[in-house]
Amino acid sequence: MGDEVILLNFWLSPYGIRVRIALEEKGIKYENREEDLRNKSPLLLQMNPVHKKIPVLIHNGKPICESLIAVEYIDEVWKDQSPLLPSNPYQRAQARFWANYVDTELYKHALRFWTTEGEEREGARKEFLECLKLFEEQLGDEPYFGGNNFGIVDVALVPLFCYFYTFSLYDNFISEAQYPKIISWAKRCTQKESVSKSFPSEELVKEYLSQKRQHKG
Ligand SMILES: N[C@@H](CCC(=O)N[C@@H](CS)C(=O)NCC(=O)O)C(=O)O
Repeated sequence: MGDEVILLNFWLSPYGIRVRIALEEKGIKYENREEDLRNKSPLLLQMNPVHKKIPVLIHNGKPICESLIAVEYIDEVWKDQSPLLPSNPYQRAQARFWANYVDTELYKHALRFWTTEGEEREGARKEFLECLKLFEEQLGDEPYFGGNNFGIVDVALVPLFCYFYTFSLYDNFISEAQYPKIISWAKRCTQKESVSKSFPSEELVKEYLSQKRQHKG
């Protein structure tokens, strides 16, 4: 019998996009189940009773919560194709460090940018861009953060570029002149089918944001 793989998700979630990319990279068939985050399903509450958040990967009935943990799990279970973590222990530790840094720093500033206004929002933008400089250095002249291979740091980071660069939602948020390496990395990543397939539709995102603005206004 084949594996049953279900993803409890919300289409706009950058965390959900990570899990989708990892599943696509491995060529795993899965069922994406959309959650209404204002009215969470009993299944979500049962599968993630601690945080009650998406994404939750359900593999043969067992839940795996937290997007980066799910990405590592996918890599370990389907280890024969497209490795997402390096086999060398030191490089693996480094990859985990940077993936964790994306979560603790970059996502924090991104979230603040999305949820605040005025000065605070401007501060979040600056801190985000400041942090991104470290990633520009870290990337160096490699095609991916995983060197020649697309890996967990790429998976962790690229969903943010869907909003801050690819869909140009916030007027040249990341300038090509200041971040040439990161921008060419983002272009390289989005040319991958696993990535472009996992991004939500640009039209839907723009519609969602314009409705949000109208509600505020
Ligand atoms: N650290 C978590 C973050 C997941 C997360 O924040 N999910 C949001 C959607 S983007 C959510 O489910 N929010 C619902 C809530 O907070 O009630 C991960 O990496 O999976």
